[in-house]
Amino acid sequence: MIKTIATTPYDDQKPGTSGLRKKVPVFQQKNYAENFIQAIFDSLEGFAGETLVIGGDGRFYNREVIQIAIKMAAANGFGRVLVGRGGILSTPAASNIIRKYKAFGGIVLSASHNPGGPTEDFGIKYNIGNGGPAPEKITDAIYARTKVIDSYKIADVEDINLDNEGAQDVAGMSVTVIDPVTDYAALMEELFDFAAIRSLISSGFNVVFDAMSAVTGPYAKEIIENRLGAPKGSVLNFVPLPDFGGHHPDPNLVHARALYDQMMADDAPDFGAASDGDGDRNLIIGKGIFVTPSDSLALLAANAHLAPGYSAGLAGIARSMPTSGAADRVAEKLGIKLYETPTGWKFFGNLLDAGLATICGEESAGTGSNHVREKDGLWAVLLWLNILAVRKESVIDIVHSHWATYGRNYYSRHDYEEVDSAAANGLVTALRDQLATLPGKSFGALKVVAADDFAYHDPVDGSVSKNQGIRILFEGGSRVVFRLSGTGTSGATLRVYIERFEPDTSRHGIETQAALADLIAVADEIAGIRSRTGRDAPSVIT
Ligand code: G16
Repeated sequence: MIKTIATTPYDDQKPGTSGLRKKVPVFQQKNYAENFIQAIFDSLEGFAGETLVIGGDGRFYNREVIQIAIKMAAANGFGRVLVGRGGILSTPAASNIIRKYKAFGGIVLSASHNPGGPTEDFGIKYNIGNGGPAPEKITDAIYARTKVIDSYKIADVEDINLDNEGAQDVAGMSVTVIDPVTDYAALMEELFDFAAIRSLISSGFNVVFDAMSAVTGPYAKEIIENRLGAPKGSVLNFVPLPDFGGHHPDPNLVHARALYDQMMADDAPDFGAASDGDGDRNLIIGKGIFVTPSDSLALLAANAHLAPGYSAGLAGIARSMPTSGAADRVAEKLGIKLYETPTGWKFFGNLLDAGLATICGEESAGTGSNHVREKDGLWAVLLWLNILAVRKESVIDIVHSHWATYGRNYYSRHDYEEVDSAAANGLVTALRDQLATLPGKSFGALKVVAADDFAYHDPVDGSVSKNQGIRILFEGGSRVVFRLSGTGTSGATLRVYIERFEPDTSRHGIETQAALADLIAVADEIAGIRSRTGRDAPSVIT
């Protein structure tokens, strides 16, 4: 019943910022998914008889790869698989299941916020027993294995019934189909004051949540409407669709534009939010104000003690390097440590496991805490609602008073998508070549005080990750950061992160791009973005 199938390696299976992401037709090549899954198993030790969690965001090709992964888990000696009904598990829910049921690890099928469909994106990611993305030493081992793989093991059995809860036998391994929502909703009830949020909502506070036809729909329906009492219809686009309804399930101001417009109207609801393809990102918009992910991290950290799960305070805060410094000043005021990591949630795992950080966040719309080992979109929404229920102030008032206390970090990210890879790499190399000569140089009123290529020294395991983004720091705390995305699936995506710290409250009302205009111009002057990429303007500004 167990077959060993001969295969040949593919040379493009290097995991990026978050697992292996490629177009569906790439994954549909003969043995492509099988090779990668076998490479994962071949890079692990000691899983015989152990539990593996499998689930995905429901995108096109999800069910097919779940069938393959289950049959391969059986053939490779796992003792049990837990899989979400219909093959559905949001990324944070998968992390919770791994932790709660003490699984050996998990396979999460998702390309996150990237579009889905027959010619769109798909992805496979391995999470370790702490519930978090595999660290680099494991992803490096997986990649090395993909380059030499010559066979994989699979159980030659009928497809598994993914739609009925309960246990089945697959070649001697037990497969249990579980409800994807129950355990996650229970965890949220432990962390947050549902009674206080219910009473806020019943007092007429209007919430709208856009699930973007992606995985968070069933979770948000159950929690926001059924348990917290928001009227039916508060959760939009709640049925997960394989192609996300033809949309890009990325909760930003471009792809969640309709929500943004609704929140800026005179008769806007009090609170608007959205999550992405696999449920780990979040978008927070108050009536008349978009809260940047970097500000949201700072605000959540400053107010987390208002929620029962965090009433004892925070051990520390962690943010990715390109995320704004807004959280740094909160950490300073709270007298706790701030950790600056490379982009990628996997870098937070050690800090969370060691109890050094409680809350983590990234400019890329991710925030989360030590409750799981992934960022968690709905968690961020519920923490916001808990804070609003306790403070009884509007989102805009809370944000403005935060800026008045801590100063405002004007912040924007400019993305140049599908740029020619050679041109993008040339731009980065040329920047690296300038690093030594930039400090001391002035560009108009902006004087460079430091410039480097960010390297991270993990304080827990001592590992070093180099070349994590080029930082140019100016006098007064302004900054421009350049890096290439590790999640795109065609060409290169250049990300330029621009930030200015403004302590003066009277200058907190400037439109963001205007407040950053001189830095944006200097970024182009130093990096030659226009001339090297041939682009006049970014593809996406967030
Ligand atoms: C992933 C990672 C995040 C990272 C983001 C963007 O998010 O988990 O840590 O910030 O990609 O990465 P990049 O700038 O390299 O594209 P997600 O939501 O795509 O899983």
